[in-house]
Amino acid sequence: MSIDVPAEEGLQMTAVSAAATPRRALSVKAFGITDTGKVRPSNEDQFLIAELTKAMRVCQTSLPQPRVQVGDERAHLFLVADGMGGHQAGERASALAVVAIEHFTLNTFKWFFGPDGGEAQKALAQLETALSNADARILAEAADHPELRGMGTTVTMAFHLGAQLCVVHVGDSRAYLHRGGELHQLTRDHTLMADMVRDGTLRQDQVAGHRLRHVITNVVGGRELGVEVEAHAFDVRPGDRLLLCSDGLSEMVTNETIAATLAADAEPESAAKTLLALANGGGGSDNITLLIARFDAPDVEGTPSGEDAR
Ligand SMILES: [Mn+2]
Repeated sequence: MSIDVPAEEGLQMTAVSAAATPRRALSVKAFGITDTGKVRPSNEDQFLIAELTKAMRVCQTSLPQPRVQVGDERAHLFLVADGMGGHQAGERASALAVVAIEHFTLNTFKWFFGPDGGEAQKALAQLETALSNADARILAEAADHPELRGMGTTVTMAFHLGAQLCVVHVGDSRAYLHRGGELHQLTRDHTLMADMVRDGTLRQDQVAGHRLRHVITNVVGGRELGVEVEAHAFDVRPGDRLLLCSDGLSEMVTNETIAATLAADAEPESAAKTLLALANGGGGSDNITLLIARFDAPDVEGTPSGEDAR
């Protein structure tokens, strides 16, 4: 089941691009970091940055060839998960989600297609299935281990192929897009407070410091089977930066400061380290996890440049 969220103005979400979009692969440079913070005894967050390729393992040949050959097409998977549940259960839940999604990606996900609008919708549907599988996996594990009962995790995940970005999201981690000097929050928080602000029963200025602000209304895992996945697809452009983060960043650092930091520093690694330091400097009251991916135009030969180049 998916939640349809209205497109943010200027971002041209979903439905996008049709067949007219040229098939042009943007190069990707990404960096992720996770930290326990200043208060929590352990880190229950996880993250993943992965590149998907088509690989051919040569068993025998008459030609002088490398034993493993890799196709030109590269896709990327970016993921942040923030686990919850006492006694290491949160750490277990977020790890189970990552492993379930990796398993789905390797064995079920048909990611290698032409990146037109219809294909993006197919990718989103598959990514929603990946989160449903993770949900079922966590509940199955909790059924076998009563001490883990109720454990769950947020998952905010982005899939990049060509010039397209697909985002699926559950919980109160966040995805942001930095484009043309502006920061757009791509996801909404699945929390009681955010729901109340949306339906007008609470003002935004009443949320900060509220004792219920961490109550999550939608989680991968949790006490009941089933998850509602928020899904978005849109075109990604050269110069865009994607930020995924757990609430340990967004609770400690304002959107304005995040925007200013990204505007001042185009390098994913140094900008990520700066944001982590700001979150810890602001109190570090929760685990802090973030990853930044920068999308650049391919170089003149038409092949992706930077870290991806062979
Ligand atoms: Mn958290």
